Amino acid sequence: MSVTWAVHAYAWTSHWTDDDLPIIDRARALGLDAVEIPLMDLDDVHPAAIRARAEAEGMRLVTSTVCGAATDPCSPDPAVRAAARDYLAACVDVTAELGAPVMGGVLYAHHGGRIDGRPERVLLDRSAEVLADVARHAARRGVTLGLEPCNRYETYLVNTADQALELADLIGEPNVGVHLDSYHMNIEEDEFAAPIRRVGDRLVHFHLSESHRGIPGQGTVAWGEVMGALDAIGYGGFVGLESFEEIAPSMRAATCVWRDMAESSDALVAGGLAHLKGLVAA
Ligand SMILES: [Mn+2]
Repeated sequence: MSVTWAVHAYAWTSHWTDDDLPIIDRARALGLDAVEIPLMDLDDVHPAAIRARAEAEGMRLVTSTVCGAATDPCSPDPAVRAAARDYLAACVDVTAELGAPVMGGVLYAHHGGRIDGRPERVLLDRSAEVLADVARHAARRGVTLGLEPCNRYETYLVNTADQALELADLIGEPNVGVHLDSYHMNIEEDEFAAPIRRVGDRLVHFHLSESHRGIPGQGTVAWGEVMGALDAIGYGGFVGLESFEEIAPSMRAATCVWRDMAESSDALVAGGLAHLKGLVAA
């Protein structure tokens, strides 16, 4: 199994700025091959500086983002949908400038948004229409998009791998795939292996996150099934540890991680990586 081991910068920062460039060195020292850069506040993400640091360290890059209320592709307001299109296209541009091949995350709806009742079909249709435009832009920039199904407490639109495949089919562009996350899968899927197999060669990113967002191997995610299924589909893309240990209080509300899950982010990342690499080797 030949995957690229990444870590999300959220292990160490809540808001990426140039001050966070040493995260790239730190990730390399911990045995990782890549860093996932969060594209939340684009004004503070300077792709040339990040790319130069990554290249100097021999590290690869992948990006992710989420849509907010003002950039919700499902919004009934055409102006908000246009803002979503512009925001996601700008994120694609930064991804391309970073030399990163994949941008994942909650690209399809307002992360944390709530609605009354079940989501109507029109929400999915609106999202697909916005994302088709973004995908065509991304194709011109050499970027693949990954739709990340997210648990029911964080989104109402795409909770499962099958729903992500449905949305990807609706978008209908070849550079749109699925970005799975074991933390969300643990809440929403019946099991781990079958959804990974159903996504198959449309998997473009995978977040290695434990059931409680703590150290992988210490929760209830069936890591043997996860890594076995990734191997079975011949997955050769990014696998990224995602945790939120050393984050600002403002981010705790977004992730609902209210207690310490490890001694430090270094301990969480090193411990998780050792466990998962051990499984792959075995
Ligand atoms: Mn994730």
